[in-house]
Amino acid sequence: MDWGAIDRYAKSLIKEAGHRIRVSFAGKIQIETKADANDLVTDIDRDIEQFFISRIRRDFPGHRILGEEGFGDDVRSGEGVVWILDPIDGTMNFIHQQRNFAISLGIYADGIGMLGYIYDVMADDFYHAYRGEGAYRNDERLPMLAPVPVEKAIIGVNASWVTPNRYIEHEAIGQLVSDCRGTRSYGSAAIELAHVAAGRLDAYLSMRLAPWDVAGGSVIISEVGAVASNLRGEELDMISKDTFIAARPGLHQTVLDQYIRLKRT
Ligand code: 2AM
Ligand code: CA
Ligand code: CA
Ligand code: CA
Repeated sequence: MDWGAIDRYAKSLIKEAGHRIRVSFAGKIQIETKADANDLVTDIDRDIEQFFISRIRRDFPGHRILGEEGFGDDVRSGEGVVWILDPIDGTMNFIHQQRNFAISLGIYADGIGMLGYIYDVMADDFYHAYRGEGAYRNDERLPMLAPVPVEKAIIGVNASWVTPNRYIEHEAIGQLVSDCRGTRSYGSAAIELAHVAAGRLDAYLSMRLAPWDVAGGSVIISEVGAVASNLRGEELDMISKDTFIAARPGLHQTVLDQYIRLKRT
């Protein structure tokens, strides 16, 4: 497999998709809801996913595609080459803010993340990684991450997890929020993972993420020594939805051991 060629192809495809998204703001965007009133999708999410799929199917007919909007393949195993795509991660930001959303793509071979991309479209920040070759922002290499203690950590966590919820003991997360230096929430899992890779966030956690939210980011963060898993500390399978944490080395285990109390659901 010529991963160098796939890498160049993926980068140019993502840049072209980013251009299409920026152009879309000139027209009227159609907004619909999915599972609930706050679960939003637009015609642009769908158009961009279909754009990727038509190109990938034309140029890499043996590869499979797992995309959030469902136009790809019914992927139930990691066999072969799988492109795991979120055409717009942070759709609520896309609609409300016209910024703080990203294209997220991970390319996996037999379940192993080979290439990862996060394109923060409006900031024009392009993050990429090639397994074993380091992670980059706008082609500048990101340094390896050193451990930091909780007291000096900025944690990416959504405020809803600090209120009573069915996934996790909110008092324990509340303790993390008061013990750490500060918290942030950006509304795009991909952008939060880019921040973890760049050392701007020390940890990011979420109670429900899908493979397309984290497939690209997981490849990128592992190249700078950060650790990702579900909140039970188990490896992610990139097939099913799961809880999620990514953090600097050391901090990952500390947060899991001292602050995470999962409910049985
Ligand atoms: P999206 O914008 O692509 O839907 C918001 O905090 C983050 O969580 C975004 O990355 C968002 O991705 C994701 N997200 C929102 N609802 C979700 C759901 N029901 N399952 C998994 N991820 C979700
Ligand atoms: Ca969505
Ligand atoms: Ca997403
Ligand atoms: Ca999405």
